Amino acid sequence: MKILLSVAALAVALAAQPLAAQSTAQTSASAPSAADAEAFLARAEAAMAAHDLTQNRVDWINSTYITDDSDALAAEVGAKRTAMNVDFALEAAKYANAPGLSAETQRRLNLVRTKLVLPAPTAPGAAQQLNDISTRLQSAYGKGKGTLRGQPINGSDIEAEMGTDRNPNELKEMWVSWHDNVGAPMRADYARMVGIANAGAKELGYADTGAMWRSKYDMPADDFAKLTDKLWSEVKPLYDDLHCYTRSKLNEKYGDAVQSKTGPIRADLLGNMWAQEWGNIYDIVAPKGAGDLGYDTTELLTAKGYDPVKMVKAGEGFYSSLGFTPLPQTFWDRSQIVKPRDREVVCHASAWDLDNKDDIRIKMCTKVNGDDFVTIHHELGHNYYQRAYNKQAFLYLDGANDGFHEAIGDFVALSITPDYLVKIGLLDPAKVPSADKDIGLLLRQAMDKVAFLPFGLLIDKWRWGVFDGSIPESGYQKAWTDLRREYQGIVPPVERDETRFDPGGKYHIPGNTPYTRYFLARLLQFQFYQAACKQAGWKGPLHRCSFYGDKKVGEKLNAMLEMGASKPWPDALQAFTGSREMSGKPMLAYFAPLQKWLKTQNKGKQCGW
Ligand code: X8Z
Ligand code: ZN
Repeated sequence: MKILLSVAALAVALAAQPLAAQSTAQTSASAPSAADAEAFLARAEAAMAAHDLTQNRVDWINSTYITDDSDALAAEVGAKRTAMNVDFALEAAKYANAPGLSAETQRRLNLVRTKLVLPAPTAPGAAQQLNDISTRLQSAYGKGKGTLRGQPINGSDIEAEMGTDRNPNELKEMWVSWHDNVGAPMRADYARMVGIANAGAKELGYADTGAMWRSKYDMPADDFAKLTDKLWSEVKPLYDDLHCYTRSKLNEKYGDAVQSKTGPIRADLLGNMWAQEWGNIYDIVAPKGAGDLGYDTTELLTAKGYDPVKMVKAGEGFYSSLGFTPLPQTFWDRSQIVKPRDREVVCHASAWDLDNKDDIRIKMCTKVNGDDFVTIHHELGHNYYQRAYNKQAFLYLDGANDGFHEAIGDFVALSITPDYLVKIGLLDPAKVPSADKDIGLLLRQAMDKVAFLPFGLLIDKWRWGVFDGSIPESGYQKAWTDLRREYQGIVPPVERDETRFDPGGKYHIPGNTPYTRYFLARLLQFQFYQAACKQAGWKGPLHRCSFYGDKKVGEKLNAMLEMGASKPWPDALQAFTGSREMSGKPMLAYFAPLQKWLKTQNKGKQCGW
């Protein structure tokens, strides 16, 4: 059970330095026993839980009101957490070989060892320095601006403009200014941060920080890296087909001088600052004749007078239809749903659980468009997951793995089919696209879902390389550009040299959020969806299935969600899908008719880059 201490008790717990000195292992001369390990876990769990609410509140304030003061407080409280968790992680390692440890105790010890995203060494001042840098990076990203037609433009606005602007010079200006203004100044801080975190990871017994990140998946770290490569090889042929087709359409639209028929695609032409999801340029790639879907989510939302709150209510409605309890009033009182006009905030969408009970919130700078409609479902997926597992012990207050956490809301959003839009009154029944529009519907979806895959993988390929030293500081930019070219088949619109730092222009790099989770989630969401549609007895083409309103699916989903991190992820996956393996096959099944069509379209073309 989760234990919350008062603020006074928290101060006592934090002042008791070093926490490891209280350990049974150090006070008894004999080797630690399984009972010692249990006692340690109870103590560590209580102390971490006691710190959590304060940390979350400070981080919330810092993310929704960036000032020098909120930065200083976030770094200060963060440093306390880092020092505390490092002490506990060091202590946890001492119990690893205690005789008679149950599998569950071993698992809990590993959760303590890997709890921190960025560990610091125990050297005095290191935790503070690490948190100073990471807070500075995150806030710099939040305050970041690019330019459009020479005028400054903030992060959420530039992101939306990249989706709708079709002028290659303006796209280039936005892309270059964003990466130059936001990314490049982070370079030195980032390198220093890597050095500190790696020193911390080594003290904890890991080769480097990346190895620590990879050891959170109920399997040896090396096996996990191999698994991601294997999953990528399953779906890469589909990506290659989509790349080939998209490039030819961009060439038709912009001509050889902007986009050549062969080679990589210019990164700023794909409707997204990072070229991670391409759905915004569906108008450019739509198949002739059958390409007009007859509706566009952005237009529907606008036509029906949706505002951001109404969009979130629609998202909540989906989860309610599955039987989940409506969001608490505090969600509506405390969430940041639109960008405050008079202060700096971190606009990148996130979901929060302040008290590990019911103080759940989202933080977005919502715009009335199709992208944000999906993002709302994504963020709410996190919130309903958090609430479902809130009875678990502190260490289990998490997803089965981080890919599960990222997949829930996306899996739900796959149910936003034309028929579903009719049910909630957004789409006129006469406008439901007929079966001959299936390829268009699938292509629209693939532009987001399939296009993302190599991006989802390469972000941490780059970071794993930075952490293990195979990418030296002198080659940060080149390695990034090379990975983007190798995996995504894209190139920046202008030359980039080592005075730049394009990785810093993507939120999760300064925000230090591991990214392989999103790659896993892209596949998992189709596994969940295929399973849910089967549970719902769906008979038609997979992509037309919506499990909206299906309480049986909701119950089964809840059974997986409420497990939290209490069991190895294959157990959770089995509980909902019957399978114990992550797989690309359900995604391939969903897109099978499209892949066949793409191959016909690409006949005679020189694919690849
Ligand atoms: O960061 C996110 C969410 C917050 S957990 C909005 N996503 C990734 C991204 O934007 O890069 C969702 C999809 C991938
Ligand atoms: Zn997320």
